[in-house]
Amino acid sequence: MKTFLLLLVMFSLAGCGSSSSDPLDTPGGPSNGNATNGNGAGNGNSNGNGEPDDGPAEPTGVTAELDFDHLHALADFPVGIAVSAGGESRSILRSGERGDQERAVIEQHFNQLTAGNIMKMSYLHNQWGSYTYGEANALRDYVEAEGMTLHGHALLWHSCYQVPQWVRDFDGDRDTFLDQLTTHIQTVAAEFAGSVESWDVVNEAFLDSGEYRTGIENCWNDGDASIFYERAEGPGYLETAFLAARAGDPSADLYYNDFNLVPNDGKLAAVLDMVDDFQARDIPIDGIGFQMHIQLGWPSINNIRASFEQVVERGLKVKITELDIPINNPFSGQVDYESFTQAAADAQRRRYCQVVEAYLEAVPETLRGGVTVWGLADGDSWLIDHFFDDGVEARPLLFNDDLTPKPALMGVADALRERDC
Ligand code: 9MR
Repeated sequence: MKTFLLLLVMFSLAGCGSSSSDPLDTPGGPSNGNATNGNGAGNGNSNGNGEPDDGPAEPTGVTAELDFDHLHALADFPVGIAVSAGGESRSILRSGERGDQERAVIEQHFNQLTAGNIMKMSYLHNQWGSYTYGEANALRDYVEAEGMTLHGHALLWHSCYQVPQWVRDFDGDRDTFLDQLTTHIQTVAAEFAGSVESWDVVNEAFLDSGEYRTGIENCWNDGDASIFYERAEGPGYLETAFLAARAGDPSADLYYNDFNLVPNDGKLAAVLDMVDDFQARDIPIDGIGFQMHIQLGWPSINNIRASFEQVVERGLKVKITELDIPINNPFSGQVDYESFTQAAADAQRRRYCQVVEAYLEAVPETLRGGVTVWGLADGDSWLIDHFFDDGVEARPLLFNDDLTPKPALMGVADALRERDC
């Protein structure tokens, strides 16, 4: 009953659904609730107090025999992974056997990291004037030591429990708020200039309908609310954010990032209208981040390719920023795969392959911002916290909980090597 109610709330909040006429599109798409912390995981087991059991994991799934050494070496663009860090219980920088194992896999296959949480607003600048960079600097140091790059996520996002206290407490006028927002973003961007290759400057400012997120009665029970729209008395905070990011960092690629941009015509159309307006007024923006929290059967590859192409037509980069593909659709309420069988693994492999293949087909080399998967091992996924319980299998990522590679990893590699999916 809990799962159904949660899905009902998420579904209604997110307005999930497809507006496409493409027969392959069935309603789907995520909504972002205020989940628990941490999008990393240990071996999927817990030591009884909710902390990951960092001991050796039992074999947990269908594995793939890799015929390559390094996934990132197969691509001409960043191949990334979202990670926990800082004080998160599953920080990839934690000591112990599991932390060592996770870093080994990350260093072998990926050349860009995104912090799932610790570079969001409240982690870097929660109380006005007090910037806390320690956790992010530790991740930056690791990235640089390993010769990787860092994608910053995110300079501005409405998700309630990660909105900083100074924004909640603000009670001044519009212009003062925009000045403070400029200071926040410019200061943070300048702090990481030279270390961060690209930023999600604004994350999720539009509803699936294409309207702006507005309303702040109480964001805790309204996942669609945006305190920024209210404090700025309109969408002007978006251009303020991009101008401030560029002022802070003259060279990082600046992205607008969102989910359900495929095939949701309303949302993508609104984002592209914003792009056209920014480009007409020389507001800096370099690319669009497609989060791609998708399903095995939604959205269609045709719509994925077409959506990428609309961004490419504007000369902007396309970056897949948060890719995950569960074997069961959390929004359909039906269970396609009772367990992680070879058939489920093969379907997931094919889907990962087709998505990357569409990316390569639609986006020219010069506009490829990269592909990032939202978590390392299946048990790390945010989806587990949000949408899957009662034993329904999600298995959305490239590695089993024991860090063995899944066929999905081979799917990405096959697409990168232009092999048939
Ligand atoms: O994976 C993140 C999870 O650990 C956080 O609790 C959650 C809420 O802030 O955010 C998750 O990541 C989100 C990302 O920041 C933006 N796109 C949607 C992702 C899933 O909610």
